[in-house]
Amino acid sequence: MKMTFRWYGEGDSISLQYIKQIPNMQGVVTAVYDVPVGDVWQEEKIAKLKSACNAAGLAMDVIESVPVHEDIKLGKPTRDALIANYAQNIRNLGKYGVKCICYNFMPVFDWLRTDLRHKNADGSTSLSYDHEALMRLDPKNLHLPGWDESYTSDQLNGLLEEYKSVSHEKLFANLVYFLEGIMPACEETGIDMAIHPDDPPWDMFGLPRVVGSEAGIRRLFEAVPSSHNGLTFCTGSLGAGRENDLVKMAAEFAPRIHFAHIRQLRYAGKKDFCEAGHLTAAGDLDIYSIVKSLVDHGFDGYVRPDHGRNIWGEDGKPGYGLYDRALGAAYLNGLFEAIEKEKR
Ligand code: DNO
Repeated sequence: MKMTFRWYGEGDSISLQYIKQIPNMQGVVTAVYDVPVGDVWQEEKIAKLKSACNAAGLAMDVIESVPVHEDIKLGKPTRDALIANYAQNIRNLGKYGVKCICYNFMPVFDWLRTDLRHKNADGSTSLSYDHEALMRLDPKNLHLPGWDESYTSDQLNGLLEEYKSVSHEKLFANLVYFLEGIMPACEETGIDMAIHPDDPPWDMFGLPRVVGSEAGIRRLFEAVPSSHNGLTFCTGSLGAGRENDLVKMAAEFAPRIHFAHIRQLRYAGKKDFCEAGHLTAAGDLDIYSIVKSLVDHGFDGYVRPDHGRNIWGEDGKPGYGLYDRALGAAYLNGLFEAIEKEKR
């Protein structure tokens, strides 16, 4: 496995030097953040980002994310030009040694939580999700993390309206169409696409989501069989779906898992959950068995600790502070080392 850490570019409060100081940290997962969704990233920007990472002794093999324009998800006539741009992005990134691109296909909203600073008994804070509270919110007037707040409310209303005609089947077909359009660029460059599962893995505000279950992922792999059509195995996203058996899914999908986001959850109520420290004992996911299943089935891809709590007085970006993610990386390093050595 290759251990990585998410870095939000020059604007991130955590320096590359600090990231490099985490034991076994091999690379960062980052992106060009100042180009509008759908446009091609200029090579100079990619080159600059890569040289900053490399100067700190870190690889830039993984990009998270190259976002997918809503017109592609909606299947609008403009999608072909946007897919061509996306393919050009893949080619440009390939020139700079990128190996894997993480993206998602969630309509309008990316990950959704209701509380970014849920107070735990030990004084730490973490992200949490309360389904009823979320359903009470007005999707047209949301201020939540993880999605593009740059929409005006008119744009947002327009989008929500347009999605009314997009069923699950249509969204899935649009995803397949998108993947078929970019697979030639992946074959040429050797870049693996790693779709991020829906987070949480159910529909939101009436918007369909199609990548949150074992059956959904299997169907996607069957529809586009190239191994460049792969998965980001996000334990927290998939794990929020109580019916998902992560150990089984890790085993079945290991050959197509190019990237793993590993984090822990504690269930509360039917759909509600609170994020927790990474180790197995801290929550309801058996992180040890999930990692073992990945390794036993041949996974040797990129890993990153995912959302951490805010601890030790750190007031970092919720989910993306330094300390708890560094603890997560240390824990995962230990798990992988032990399991990989046992396997040999
Ligand atoms: C949340 C992240 C997601 C992820 C995107 C990938 O913490 O895991 O926002 O980056 O869904 O496109």
